[in-house]
Formats: sequence, structure tokens, C-alpha cells
Amino acid sequence: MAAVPDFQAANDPDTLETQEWIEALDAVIEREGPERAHYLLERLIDEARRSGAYIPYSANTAYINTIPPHLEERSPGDAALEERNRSYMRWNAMVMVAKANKGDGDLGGHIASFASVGTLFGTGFNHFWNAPHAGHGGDLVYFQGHSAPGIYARAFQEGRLTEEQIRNFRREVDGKGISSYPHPWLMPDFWQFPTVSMGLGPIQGIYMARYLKYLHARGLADTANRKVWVFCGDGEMDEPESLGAIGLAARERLDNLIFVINCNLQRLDGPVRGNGKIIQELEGDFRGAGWNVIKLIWGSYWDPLLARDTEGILKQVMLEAVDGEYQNYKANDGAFVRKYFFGKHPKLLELVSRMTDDDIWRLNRGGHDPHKIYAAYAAATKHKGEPTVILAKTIKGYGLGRIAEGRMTAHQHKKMDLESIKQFRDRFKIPIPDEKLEEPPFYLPPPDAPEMKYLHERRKALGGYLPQRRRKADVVPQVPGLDAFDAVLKAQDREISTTMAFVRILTALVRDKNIGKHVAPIVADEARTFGMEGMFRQLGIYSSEGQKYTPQDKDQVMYYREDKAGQILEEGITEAGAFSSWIAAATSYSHSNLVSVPFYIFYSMFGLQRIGDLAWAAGDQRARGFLLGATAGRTTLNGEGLQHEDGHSHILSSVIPNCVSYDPTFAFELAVIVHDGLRRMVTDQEDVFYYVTVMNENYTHPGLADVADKRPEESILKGMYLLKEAGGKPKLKVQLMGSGTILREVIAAAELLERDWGVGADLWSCPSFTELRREGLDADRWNMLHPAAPPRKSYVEARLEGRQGPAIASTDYLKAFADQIRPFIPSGVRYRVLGTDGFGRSDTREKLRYFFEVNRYWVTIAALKALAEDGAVKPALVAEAIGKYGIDPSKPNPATV
Ligand SMILES: Cc1ncc(C[n+]2csc(CCOP(=O)(O)OP(=O)(O)O)c2C)c(N)n1
Ligand SMILES: [Mg+2]
Repeated sequence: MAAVPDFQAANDPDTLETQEWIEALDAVIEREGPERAHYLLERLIDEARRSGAYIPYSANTAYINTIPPHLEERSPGDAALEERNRSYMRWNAMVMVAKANKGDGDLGGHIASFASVGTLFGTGFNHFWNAPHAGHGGDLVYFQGHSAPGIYARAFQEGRLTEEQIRNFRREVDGKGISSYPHPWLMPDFWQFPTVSMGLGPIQGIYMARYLKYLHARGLADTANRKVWVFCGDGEMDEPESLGAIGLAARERLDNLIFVINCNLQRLDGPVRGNGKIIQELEGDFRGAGWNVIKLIWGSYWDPLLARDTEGILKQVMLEAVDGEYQNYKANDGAFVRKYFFGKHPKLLELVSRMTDDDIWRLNRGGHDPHKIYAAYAAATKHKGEPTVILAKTIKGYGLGRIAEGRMTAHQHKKMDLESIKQFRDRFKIPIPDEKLEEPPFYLPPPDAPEMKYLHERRKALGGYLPQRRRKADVVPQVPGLDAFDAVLKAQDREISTTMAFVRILTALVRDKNIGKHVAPIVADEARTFGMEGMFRQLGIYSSEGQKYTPQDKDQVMYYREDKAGQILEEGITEAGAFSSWIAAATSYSHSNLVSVPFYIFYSMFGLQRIGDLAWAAGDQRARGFLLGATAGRTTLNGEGLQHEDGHSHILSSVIPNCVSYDPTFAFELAVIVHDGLRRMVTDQEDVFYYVTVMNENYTHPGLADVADKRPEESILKGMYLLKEAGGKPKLKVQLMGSGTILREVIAAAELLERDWGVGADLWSCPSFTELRREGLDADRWNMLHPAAPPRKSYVEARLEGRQGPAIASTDYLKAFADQIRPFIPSGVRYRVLGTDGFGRSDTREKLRYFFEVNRYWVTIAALKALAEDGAVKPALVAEAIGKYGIDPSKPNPATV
């Protein structure tokens, strides 16, 4: 019988009544079990709520393990062998980091984090994580990024990495070593998920689990037995992205998702919640969101003490001690724990009176107890209808002794002195003699040792080794010919926007019998903005629940249709979520051996700027798919103002090495670009992704056949094609360039130049200044390294060479965008760029283009000025033009106002 703890009595007006209720509850727990007790409590609360009573909800449970000892599923494994192997991996991981920081290396690395998470990993590897094999697509594990040395140590012991490789941890340039962190770009057969930028693993893991369900629901892949495991640090949970999508995981009932939070109570600088309890806080967050929460706080050595804690004093003290204290206990010793933890109550001192200080020190934490971990994992994998989070309490720097264990400085610890190495060796019983410890070697048991046999047997039983990454899908869908987009390749006499052209292209693709079902259209609550609402009805919006209501617009042709097998991923207002969804789709060739072709369309301003780090991670993990930055351009989305008008997304996309970006003006350019993207990403399985801007300005479009360029398709893809040549034989000429909607101003400028000033203009459409620059840089680099060979010409140089007059480029982006190709303009050719530097603002397109100095008049003036600088016309002519077009020379600089 439990007594009511004293602290509650103070607020209790009727302790006798309380006592009766508690006794009744005790009796139920004793006779019928905790599930029944839980049911009764839920019913009581439900009854009270139905009667209208205000019952504030507490999302917290006691500070003890969620799974009581009698309900723990026992591990079938050989605990002793597992422990030996774990110890070897701890040792090798430590040696790896220590070596990277010796001699000329000051390469960094982390020892303390794997030390805390090692047992949690080990249990997964030994018993739970399937590699892809017949009948199983493989589990997907997001490893805590900076615990990579521990994963390498396992792969080394498994014979998957050589000693030379791990000796060269963090030395990648010569191709001998291995990555600092999980980077699929650098280790494409090994790592699947880049996780080391804190917070990106959790949100990507959630959307990955959802995407697996989507593939299953749509009949594209059998993912029913696959799980997504996400390991993250407790400090990492402060990232908004870490918790930002947990509601979706619960709502979508992602029971294929398991979070394991390594609660070592510390982050880099100090405690995560020194004055509080991170485990309780996270329990509240996740329970509140609707997750199955498994707290894994105490190891088995605590069980007998907890069993004897009939008055609840131990549990109360456990709950009241803050994390700062728990950290401190583990940075000290058994005597300290006796004095400052058990010493909080005389009855607790009594409880441990027969235990030595060493016994007290041995009282372990849940995250270091393989039996308890096994039980938690077993429960998590069997849980249905909800995602599970395991809150595992661990020790940062576990086993590293006085120098790091539980120390504030544990995270930064990378060098080991001789004494610490000795202690570590003794603590984990590594068979290396004293004389070798000066330069500690890696350790491997002999190949026929029972530990080694066990290691391989366990992985064999689970279908192979992990992590492993698939580089290419076995089969790829057939990409239709360019003629599939005929409707947009020919001239458009009706005024349409490139966004509308995109929707037509997408519609043609989803209807295609081969590639259609592979297409995954993704939106973040902007489908109507982009004119895609027609697809709601046609393709259906994916919903794991189908549609439980009659949509308000059911009588409309294009009604809002949700469907269990829907194709559209309508993510709501979460760019990070939608982008994570896109990553899951864009990597499905790898994680599910199934090609998906995702098209995520968004306001270009809320794209790369908002989720730049995820886009970088997409590059790292070799995502393949299309990103459509819609309503693009600083002056094209008129009326929306400073926070909407994007003049720099093309600068942002240009920094991601495998992101190919285009700013097309005409529908046929877009069709050629998308088609070639499909060829590269689907047919050729090249690891690139596309960022393409589309606009909402309506205008007529010429057809592919109407342009002056001799090889227009090839030229479009390279980034620059000849749209039109100046007519007649003008004495003065200029080369006018542009992209996006501003190209149309450039075309108008060509007319002004001819009409008003007798200057002829060749017109160049430049759908990718970024690709032009990349090609130019490559040629330039080659030339520098081959000084004696005939120089390679950059594409820009080759196209402009021999043409007459200066070159002027104008775009709806920063001047830096068009300026990218300056080094490749042929020598002697003057190059002027116009662009939209500065903060946007709302007004009409016409006004904005004047304000930002990119319209037809400014292009004309810039051309005349360039001619004047070349000495071809007098400066007075430029002044005359400024006057003629009503331009105010004292107008403030838009870059600064
Ligand atoms: C976005 C981001 N910010 C900062 C860092 C630098 N960093 C690496 S590990 C770390 C502390 C991590 O603490 P925690 O998540 O608790 O993991 P632990 O090492 O304690 O297991 C920090 C700040 C990072 N990797 N990513
Ligand atoms: Mg931590």
C-alpha cells in the first residue's frame, strides 16, 4: 500500500478520501494490472470532461521507465558477446578520433557522443535493423551525425572498412580516408542520410516514414515491414525542425517511425536543461502531440531498489533531482552519489546502506542497459497506430573516466593522455598490453573468435550490413520524347505564364503511361496560386484516411478530392516539411530502389532562402527531382512587396554544386529544360537536381522552331541561345542578353534601339547564367593547367566572339546573377549588367521595373552608354536618351533605399 507522499498533503483538503482512491487504484494495479488501471483512469477523466469539468491535462508520467520490468521482452542474444563487441567498437572509435588529432592532424572528431549512444546503436544492429534483402526493403536509420566514429568502428570490425581507411578518418582529399560525418556525396555506397546539421535528421525522418506509407498506399512499393529509425541528441531537440513535424507523424499514424533520443543531458557547452528535466519535457511534447512515448531512464540495477520503494520516496527524489545534478553525479563517484542523491532522504540512505560505493556507481542508466534497450525497441517495433519515441537516458563520455564522463567539456574531448587510455582499456577489457598504449593500436579479435562469428551471424540474420546505400535504381521508367510537350513547344498566341506552361507539362507527364505514376507533385498550400487545382480531382490528394467528409465544392469539376491512393502531396504551410517530403521522393531510387520524380512548386522567395540547409543536405544525399520557384523575380510578382519578391534565389541555387538552375522566359525553353532534366535524372540516373523559376506574368510565346539559333535545344541547355538577329546591316550594333520575364523588356529595348537610335541588336535568351559560369570556370581552369595547349573556349566566349558591339544583360535578379559570366565575355567586348539589387516593394510591374532600373528604357540607356564608352557614340547621346525616356538622373539608388 502506497502512502501519499508528504508534499502532496499540503494541497490536499481531504487526505482520507485521497487515500481511499489511491488504495482502490493500487488494488486494481495489483489484481488486474496497469493496463486496466490506465483504462479506468482514462474513463474517469473522460467522464469528468463530458460533464464539462475543467481537467487540466498533464502529459507527464513518473520519472521511471515506461515499461515495467515484468513486461520487458527478453533479448534472445548473447549478452556477453555483444558486450565484448561493443567494447571493441568503443575502443576503435576512440583510437580513430585520437589518431586524427595527433601529429600534423588537428582534424577534430567526437568521442563522447558515440560513447553515450553506443549501446543504443549496438542493440539495433544486433537485433532490429534489416538491411535490404529478399522480402525486405531495408530499415532506414538516421544515425546521430557526430557519432560516426562508432559506425565506422563497427564497419571496420565487420571487414567493410580497412584499417587504412579508419586510420585516415577525416582525411578524404587523397581518397584514402573516410568522412567526418555521414555524407552520401563523399561515401555513396555507405551513408544514406546526412544528419550532422542538427535538426535535419528528425524532420527528414518523419517525412521519409510518411513517404514509405505513400509508396505503399499507391501500390508502388511494398514498404509494410520497413521502419525508419531516427537517432538524435537531446540538445538537438531544441532545433525547431526537430519537433516541428511531430504533429504530422502522429496525425499520419506513422507506426513505421521510431525516434531514439540520446538523452545524455548535455549538449556542446553544458547541460541541455540543467535546471529542469529534458526527458520529462520531451515526454510532454511528444505525448501531447500523440506519440507513443517510451521512457528508458533506469538500468536493471535499479530494479530491486525501485521494487523496494514502496513509499515512493525514491521515485519522488528521482523526479525532483534536476538534470544538472544527474550530470554531476556521473562526473563523480559512488560516494558522491550516496551523499548527494540518496542522502536527500534518510530512508534512501537506509535503502542503499548495504551497497558499497562501487555498487552504487554500478547503478546504470537505461540507455546503457542492453536488456532494457532491447525491451524498448521490441515494444516500439510492435506498436501500432502511432509513432514511437524512446527517451533514453545516457551518459555523455560514458566509459571515458574522469577526463570526460559527464564533464562539461565532454563534447570537445578528442585527445587522450596515457593514463586515460589505460583506464579506458581496463574499463572495457581490451587485450592490448601497456607497452603499446603510447601509440594505441586498433583492435580486432581473430576472425574465428566467437565475437566475430556472432557479429557476422547477427547481420546475416538481418539480411546484410548497414549502413549501406544503393547508388542507382535497378529499373527506370521510360521518359517520353520531347514531342510529349508539343503543346508548349509551339508558339502560344494566347497569353500564358510559364507557370501555366509548367502545369501543362506536368499534366502531360502524369498522364504518360510509363512515367506518370512515378511523378510526385508536391505543394505547400499554394496549388491554387499556381493554377494546379485541376489536379486535385484528377490525381487526388494523398491522405492516409481517405476523405471522411463531403467536400464543400463536391459539385465542382475540380473539387478537393482526398484519397488513400492520391498522388499529390499537399503539405500545408510548411516549407521545411514539403522540402523534406521532396527529399524523400527525390532519393527513393536509392532507399526504395524505385524512381520517383518529384516536382515541388513553391513561392520562390520561400524556397532556398527558407530551407537552404535542407537543400544543401539534398545535394549531399544525391537527390534527383525538380524544384520550381514560382512567382519568381523581384519585379514580376507585383503587389506582394518586400517579403515576397525574390531577386536572389538564383544566387542561392548557384551555390549548391549539383543543383542545375534555369530561369526560362518561354514555354518551349521550359519544356526543353524539364525534358532534359528527366533524361539526366531518370534515364541516366545522374545525381543532380533542378531549380527552375517560373513566373506568373502572362504573355505570348514564340515556338522552338521560331528562334534564330541553329541548335536551339542544345543552346538552351547550355544556358544561352540566339533568339533573334538584328535585321539589315546597321552601322552600330549591341548584343542584348536577358532571362526570365525581363528578357521581354530586353526584346522591347532592341526595338527602341533600332527605332530611336538606329542601333541594331542581336538578342540572346540566357536561361542559365549559372550553368554558363560553371562551364566557363571549367574551361578557364583547364587552360590554366594546360598553358601550352591550344586554349579551350568557354561557351559564352564562343557564342559572342566575332559579334559586333558591347553586351548588355538584364534580369529580375541581383546584378551578381548576370555578372557571373563577365570573365568569359571575349576580350575587348564591354559588358554591362542590370539587376534588381535592393529590397523589393509592392507596386505595378511597370513601376517596379523602372524603380529597379531593369526595364526597356534602362536597357536602352545601358546599351548607349556602353557604345559611348567604346567611343562609338557621343556621351551627349546618352544624356539625350535619358531625357527622352524621362529618367530622373537624381533618382536614389534602389540598392540602398
Ligand atoms: C545546425 C547545427 N548547429 C550546430 C552544430 C554543432 N554541434 C555539433 S554537436 C553539437 C551538440 C550536440 O548536442 P546533442 O544534440 O545533445 O548531442 P550529444 O553529442 O550530446 O549526443 C553541436 C552544437 C551542428 N552540428 N549543427
Ligand atoms: Mg546530448
